[in-house]
Amino acid sequence: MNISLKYGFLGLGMGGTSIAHACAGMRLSAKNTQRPYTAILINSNEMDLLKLPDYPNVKKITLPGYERGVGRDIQLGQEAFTVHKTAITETIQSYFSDRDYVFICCGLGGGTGTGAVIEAIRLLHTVGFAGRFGLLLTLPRRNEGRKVLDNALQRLQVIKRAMQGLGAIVVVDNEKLFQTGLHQNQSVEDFMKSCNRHVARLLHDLNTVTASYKPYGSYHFDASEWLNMLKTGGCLHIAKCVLPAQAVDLASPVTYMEAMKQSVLSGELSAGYDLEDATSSAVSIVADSSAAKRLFTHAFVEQIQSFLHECTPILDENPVATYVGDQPGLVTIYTVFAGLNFPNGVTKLTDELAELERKVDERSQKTDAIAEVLAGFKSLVKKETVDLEALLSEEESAPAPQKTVSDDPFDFLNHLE
Ligand SMILES: Nc1nc2c(ncn2[C@@H]2O[C@H](COP(=O)(O)OP(=O)(O)OP(=O)(O)O)[C@@H](O)[C@H]2O)c(=O)[nH]1
Ligand SMILES: [Mg+2]
Repeated sequence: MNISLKYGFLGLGMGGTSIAHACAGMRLSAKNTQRPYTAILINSNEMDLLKLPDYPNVKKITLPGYERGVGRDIQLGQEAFTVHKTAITETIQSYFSDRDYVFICCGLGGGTGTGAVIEAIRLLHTVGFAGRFGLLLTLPRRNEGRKVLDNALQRLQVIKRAMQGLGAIVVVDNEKLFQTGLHQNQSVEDFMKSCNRHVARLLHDLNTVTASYKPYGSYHFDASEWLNMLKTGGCLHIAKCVLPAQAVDLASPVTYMEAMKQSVLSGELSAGYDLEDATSSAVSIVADSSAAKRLFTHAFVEQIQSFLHECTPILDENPVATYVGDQPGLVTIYTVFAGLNFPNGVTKLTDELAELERKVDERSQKTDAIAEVLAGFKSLVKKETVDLEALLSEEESAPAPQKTVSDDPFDFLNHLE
C-alpha cells in the first residue's frame, strides 16, 4: 500500500487536536503498520492534550500561561497562539519539512482552536506552505448554544472572504454525523472518537486509491491531480459508496447509479452543497479483478460521466478513473467535488443563532411578573402588629425614620418596612 501525498495535520484546540491525532494514528494498511502522516497538536488545555496517546509521529505543543484553557474566548485563543508563535513556527518548519500538504484541523466554536485558526493560516502561508495547505473544520451541532455558534460564525465569515486564496476546505458537519450516530447507541465521547476515525480513514483511503491500485483502462487519476484538487480554493465534497459486485448489473444502470447519486447527496462528512459551483470533480472506482473485467466497460464509465455532467454542467472534464483493488466482491465509488461554496449547514447555524438571539430579546422585554406581585405583597404578620399597636397605643404613631444615602448596594435591607 502506498500513499499519494505526505500529509501533515496541524490540530488546534480539543476538536482539532483530536481529529489530527486520529489522522496521525492511521496505519498504512492492515499488513504494513507504519504510520504515514505526522501531526502537531496545539492546545491551551494541557489535560486535554495529555489525554491523547503519544506517538512518535505526533508532536504536542502546550501554550504556557493559558494551560487551564481559554473558556470559549476567541480573543484569548488567538492571543495564546500569537504569544507562542515563534516556538510554533520552529516546530512547523522542522516537523513538517517533508510534508506535501498540511491540513489545519479545528473544531469551530471553541476558544482555542477557533481563536487560533486565522493566525495559523497566516503562519502556514508565510513559512513555505502557501498553496499547499487546506482546512479541516467541524461545524458545531445546532444545540451547542449561542457562544459556540457565534464563535464559529465569526470565523466562517472571515474564512469565506479569504476562501478563494486558500486550499481545500473539508467541512465535517457534526450535526449530520451525530444524526447518523444517534442510531448507534454510543456515548458522546465514543461518538466523537468514531467520527474522527471516520474522517481519518476517508482521507487516507482517498490518498491511497491514486497510489496503490492498478489503473484499469485508459484514464488514471494521479497524485498530482489529487494535489491540484486539494490546492483548489473552496470546499471539497467527498462521497463514497460501496456495493456488492454481484448486485451491479451492467444492463440495468439503476443497480449502481441510484446508490452513487444517493452517496453524492448525503456526502461522507457534510451535505447540502450546490454542486454547480464546483470547479473540478473526479470519480475513482475500485473493484476486484474479476468485477473490474466485467464492469469497467465504456457504457459503465459513460453512465457515471453523464451523471457528473448533470451535476456540474459547466465543467469541461468529468474524469472517471477505474482501478483494480484488493477487496474481493466489492465495488467502491469515490466522488469528489472541489471549489464549492460552504454547505447549507452554515445557513442553518445562522438561522439557529438568529432564533436564539430573538428568544434572548424576548426574554429581556418580558415584564417581571414575579417582581410585580412581590412589590404588591404586604405581610400579614406586620399588619397584625401594626393593628395591635394602633389598638394599644393612644399616642400618634412615630414618624418614619429618615433614609440615609449609603454606598452599600444592600443598604435597603436596613430600611425594610
Ligand atoms: N468532530 C469532532 N468535533 C469535536 C470534537 N471535539 C470537539 N468538537 C467540536 O469542536 C467545537 C469546539 O470545541 P473544542 O475543540 O473543545 O474547543 P477548543 O478549541 O478546545 O476551545 P476552548 O476549550 O474554548 O479553549 C465543539 O463545539 C464541537 O462541536 C471531536 O473530537 N470531534
Ligand atoms: Mg478546549
